[in-house]
Amino acid sequence: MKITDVKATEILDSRGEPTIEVAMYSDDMTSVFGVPAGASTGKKEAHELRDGTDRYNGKGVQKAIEKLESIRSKLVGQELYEQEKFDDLLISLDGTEDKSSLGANTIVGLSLSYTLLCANTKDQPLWRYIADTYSTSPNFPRLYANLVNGGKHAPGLDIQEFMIVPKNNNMPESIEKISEFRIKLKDELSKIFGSGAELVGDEGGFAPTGATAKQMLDLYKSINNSMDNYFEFALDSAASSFYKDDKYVYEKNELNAKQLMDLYNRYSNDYGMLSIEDPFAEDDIEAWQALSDTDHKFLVIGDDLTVTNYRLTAQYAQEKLIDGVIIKPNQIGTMTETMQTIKAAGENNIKTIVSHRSGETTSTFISDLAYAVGAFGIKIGAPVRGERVAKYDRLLEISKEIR
Ligand code: 2PG
Ligand code: MG
Repeated sequence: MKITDVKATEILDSRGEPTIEVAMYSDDMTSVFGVPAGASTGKKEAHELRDGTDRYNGKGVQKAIEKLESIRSKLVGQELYEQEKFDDLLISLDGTEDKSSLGANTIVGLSLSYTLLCANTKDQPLWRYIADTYSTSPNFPRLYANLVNGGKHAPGLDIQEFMIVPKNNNMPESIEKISEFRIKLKDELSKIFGSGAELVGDEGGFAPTGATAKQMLDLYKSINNSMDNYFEFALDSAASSFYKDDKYVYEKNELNAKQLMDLYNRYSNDYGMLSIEDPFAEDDIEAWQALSDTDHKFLVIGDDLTVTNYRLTAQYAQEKLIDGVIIKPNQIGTMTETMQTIKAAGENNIKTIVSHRSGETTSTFISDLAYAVGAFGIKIGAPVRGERVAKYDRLLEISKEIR
């Protein structure tokens, strides 16, 4: 079975910004994948190609589409079911270290639509095809539901994501409880902060202005108490976004790394944190090291630090800087490399959390991926807004498919 055609379209993502949608064809099957985009990106992420012209404030992706057209003849005729060979071809056609020639957005669109086409032509659900191909053990991830947004995703709070994580991985039940928690939170936020507090940020979480992290966590704790403590809590600090001149500008105070670490330990003691992602800036390795050398009760997760790169993941896991790693295919660019990072995490005994981006499409690839590899967690925002709901709904579908 071979690729018979490839087409790319400039579509809009959930922020209303342009992105690439790739459609790939075999004789009688099609696959479509819409590429997501981050706002708080790690410096070492593979390069996202944007036009830089007047259209869409420079964010157009026509150049990336032209690049895809220019290699189209080399892609048509390629055999299916040979992911590594296909990804190697993309990498060699690009020819750069950071995928800046074709663009990581072009490459990830091609690589993942190829995976999807392989699954579709075998008439298999995507998760089954991935699990068979990579000999992984499917299992449902725990849901990291981001119900309060800050950082680069919303005005207001400095911490980017305040997440609730059901203690079990039962999909229908945990999605129901997350939704109930969200409604209670909405009511409380409106009471405390007035109308407007229920407006949401990029990932569908509430975005109250003038609120503190402590206020949010106190609210989380009291709602959780009323729900028999069904949840644990997790944060994504995305701390690079409030790191300035070697200091963390946090809730209007300038903190050094030690003070920020003390704050995390306080949050952990007072509220019981399951995990904290990017607690320090990606450049502030000393701070990660100091945290690793100190007793802490939460899992430390790398994202901007590790950028789904298998070498960085293995290195920081071996140096004991991280207990888990975020997996985002578009940070690295290909399915093969994404799977290598997941493998590197497993070999080094750290956890994987598959993740959406703040700018999303309605593609549900990551739901299948997280289930296929038996990831520890999945981050897909709040269970509102179509692009996030699609991913929750796909997990519900999978839980039906396997019955
Ligand atoms: C993150 C992500 C997704 P972005 O930091 O983990 O939540 O944000 O896509 O903006 O990088
Ligand atoms: Mg992050």
